[in-house]
Amino acid sequence: MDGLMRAGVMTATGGRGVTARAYPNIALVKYWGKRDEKWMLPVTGSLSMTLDLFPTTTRVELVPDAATDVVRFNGGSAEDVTADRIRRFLEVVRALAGRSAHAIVESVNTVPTAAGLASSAAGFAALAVAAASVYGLCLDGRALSRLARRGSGSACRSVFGGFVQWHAGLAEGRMGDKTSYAEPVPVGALDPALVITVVDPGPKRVPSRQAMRHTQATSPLYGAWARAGEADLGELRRALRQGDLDRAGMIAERNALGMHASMLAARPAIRYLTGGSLAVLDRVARLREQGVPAHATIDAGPNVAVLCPRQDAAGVAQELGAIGDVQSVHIAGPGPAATVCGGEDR
Ligand code: 2P0
Repeated sequence: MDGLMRAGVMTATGGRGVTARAYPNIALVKYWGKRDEKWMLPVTGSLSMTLDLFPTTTRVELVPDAATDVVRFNGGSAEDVTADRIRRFLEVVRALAGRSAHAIVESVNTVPTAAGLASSAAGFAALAVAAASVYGLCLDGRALSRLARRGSGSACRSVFGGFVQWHAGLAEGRMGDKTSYAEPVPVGALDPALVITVVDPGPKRVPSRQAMRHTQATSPLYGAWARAGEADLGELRRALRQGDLDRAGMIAERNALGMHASMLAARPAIRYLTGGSLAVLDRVARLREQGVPAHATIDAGPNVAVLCPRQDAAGVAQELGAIGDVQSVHIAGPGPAATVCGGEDR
């Protein structure tokens, strides 16, 4: 297929319409805070697993005579803030491509939007792949991840499948842009699952961009969490390379709880955790006491993702699904890279 892109091998078509698909990712060592907002450069590196659930499929079609970009989301018009973010991202793509044509963007998202399940990661990864192709940019995986980062930081990790590290990079501005990219992480013999427990599928109370800015600016615990995160990253890489999922989970849980602790110490506090989140954390601790190597991680929302061996996932899902506050449970494995999935018509 002309225009096929998988893990960074892409032949740009320059055609009028391209559809791409990307999957969300959940970070085991989190990204929380930017050192350069203009270039979307993080304070710390992060490491995630791309999921095999909840893909976003996005079609970008050039409309050379249009006066502006049109953005449709799940069959309706996108909200103004979403449409503005997508238009700003398309401006970045147009500047790189030296093109001026506007586009119609149609995105279909299967993740509960804004529920702390990384919908913007899959969304901007799919948009970056489709837009790069349709505007005729020929980018390898690293360059695609840098492009996706400009839309939403965590999106750079969804460009790749499996376990993925986003390097914080060096300095700021253009130097930072060149050195802040994602790449797959080598792992040993692992058969992991993330059991995702949804305790609240509604939109989050504070958007993560605003929440991380506030945490960084006001929390006395933020610097300590960021410093610990650098050590967590090295230890997590080692645990994954050694195929030590139990240790990987332990590092993920402490990193996530530290991130939430730094938010709770912000002034005023940001609290995403609910009683339901804590009930899931309690049950995960009990599972561990019973010998199940399960550990929790929580993004910018109340939902809890539990890392465990795939062979334990059904049992963990059953236990967690029995908690009163848990509305649904989903078992995810490592998912694929973002890819063009058709429609390269000219
Ligand atoms: C992560 N999160 O590493 C962390 C953990 C949420 C908690 O990345 O401002 O939507 O678009 O770069 O990527 C959510 O933040 O923020 C996020 P922007 P993004 O997955």
